Amino acid sequence: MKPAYYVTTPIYYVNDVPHIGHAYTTLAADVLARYKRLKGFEVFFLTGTDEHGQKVEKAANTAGETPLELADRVMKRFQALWEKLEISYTDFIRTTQERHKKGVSDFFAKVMEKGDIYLGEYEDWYCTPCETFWTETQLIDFKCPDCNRPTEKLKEESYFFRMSKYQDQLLAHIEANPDFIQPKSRRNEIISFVKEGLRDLSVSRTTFKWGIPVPGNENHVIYVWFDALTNYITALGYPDEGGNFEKFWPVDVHLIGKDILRFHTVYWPTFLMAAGLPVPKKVFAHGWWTVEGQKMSKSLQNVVEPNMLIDKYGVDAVRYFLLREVPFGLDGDFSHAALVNRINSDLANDLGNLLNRSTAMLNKYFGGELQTPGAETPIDRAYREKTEAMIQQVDQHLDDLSFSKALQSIWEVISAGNKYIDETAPWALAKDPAQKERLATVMYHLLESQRIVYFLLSAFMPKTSQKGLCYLGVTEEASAEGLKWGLLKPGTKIAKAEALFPRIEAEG
Ligand code: ME8
Repeated sequence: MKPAYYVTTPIYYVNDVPHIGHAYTTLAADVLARYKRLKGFEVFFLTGTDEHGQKVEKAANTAGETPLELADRVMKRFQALWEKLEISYTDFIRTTQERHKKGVSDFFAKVMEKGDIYLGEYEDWYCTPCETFWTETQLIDFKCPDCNRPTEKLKEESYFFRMSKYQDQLLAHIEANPDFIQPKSRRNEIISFVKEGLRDLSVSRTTFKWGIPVPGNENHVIYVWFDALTNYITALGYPDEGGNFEKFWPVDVHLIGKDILRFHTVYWPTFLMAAGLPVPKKVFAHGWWTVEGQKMSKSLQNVVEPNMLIDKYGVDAVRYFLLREVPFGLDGDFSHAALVNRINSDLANDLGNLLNRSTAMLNKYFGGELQTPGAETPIDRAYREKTEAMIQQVDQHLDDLSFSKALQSIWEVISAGNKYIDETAPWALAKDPAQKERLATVMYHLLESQRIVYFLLSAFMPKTSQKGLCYLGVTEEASAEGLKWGLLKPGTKIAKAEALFPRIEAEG
């Protein structure tokens, strides 16, 4: 039986249209999913949309639609973008689906039966954009400490979750499991937060209707974060604890942005503890993208539309750039100049050129037919060993979610390939008939190293990987078994490659 691997993205609010921030998280999850599939795992990759709550209700009112009409319209935009970005998700959950509503209702009832949800009264300051309550002391000039927007005072009857009860258990869990919250800086942030003391959490609302009713009390709807977080198990069929739930829970990694860390590392695990279910193995919070040095916002009209980027630069260039440019976990800045620079130097010059040069030489010197290699010299051996080491490095970096380092390891081998050509000077060997076997060895090393490079790239740039492998005459799919040296067969016909990534002239 294949080992199981479960990776999730946040479910995105439907009051906003998708931008590069959403594309970033989803893309990172896709690379993990593709890589784990390649390594022989059975992967469940979940994404979806968060469709309940006051924020969505307000947006629908403004747009003159029902919340469901808004959700139907916007979720299609997410799905269309994921298709265009080649996202290989297993399931797309919408919180308005029956399977989800039933699961949330059961989950809520279960925690209530355990005595960890009780009815009380709430009076506090509410930030609608963040869907978060704040105490007066947490406010800054009566504004939300997270987003700096005005808050409003709300008093309502509310169900509360006894989060305070789980403070010690949560802290002990975080301390005993250094991998649970990553990166480390985020883990420290949450440890301090929990040590300050957890208050019970309001988990229902009476001031609007757009949500899942509290079981047994239709005047209340379940708090949107309680509803949303539960998607990670309802998509697996919860409350049925067999089948996919048994196979995939607890999740291997929840990928999120740093903005929603507390919900995933404090609220969600304590809900699960109360329900007697295992907590996630890992929550990884990545950094935040700004655009040309500024915060992305509708009012600044600088929201970067992934659709537009893909149309302009191609899907794989966008996929490469987003994961290569910024170490996962840190904040980054998006600029067209940086993207064009990466395309020209890494993709056109390094990757494309290597394939182009080496396939052109094989065609010129051997009519495009791969020859049996002769004995290795130290320079060949070093190049082969560097290629073999890359396989381990990429594996380790992807385990650490260091996408950018994984790509760096691959690009070191690509650069080594270009250098290997310069140093072995095949054009000189071709002039001397006595060097024919030596030339065959050089060509074999160049093309076999690239076969492995394109196998690994299948997780990052699926189309480019396919194209590269097609030029190399490889017909089988990238697989873990193929990640070893020496599988490219002498006799293979190799076509002369076109430019994979044409250079882009800077806009004047
Ligand atoms: O928070 N840079 O949904 P959301 C990087 N529905 N990533 C960004 C980003 C940026 N500038 N902007 C957004 C919600 N993101 C809830 C989640 S989960 C149970 C419920 C990404 O539509 C990042 O992953 O506001 C962030 O966590 C997510 O979009 C927030 O999406």
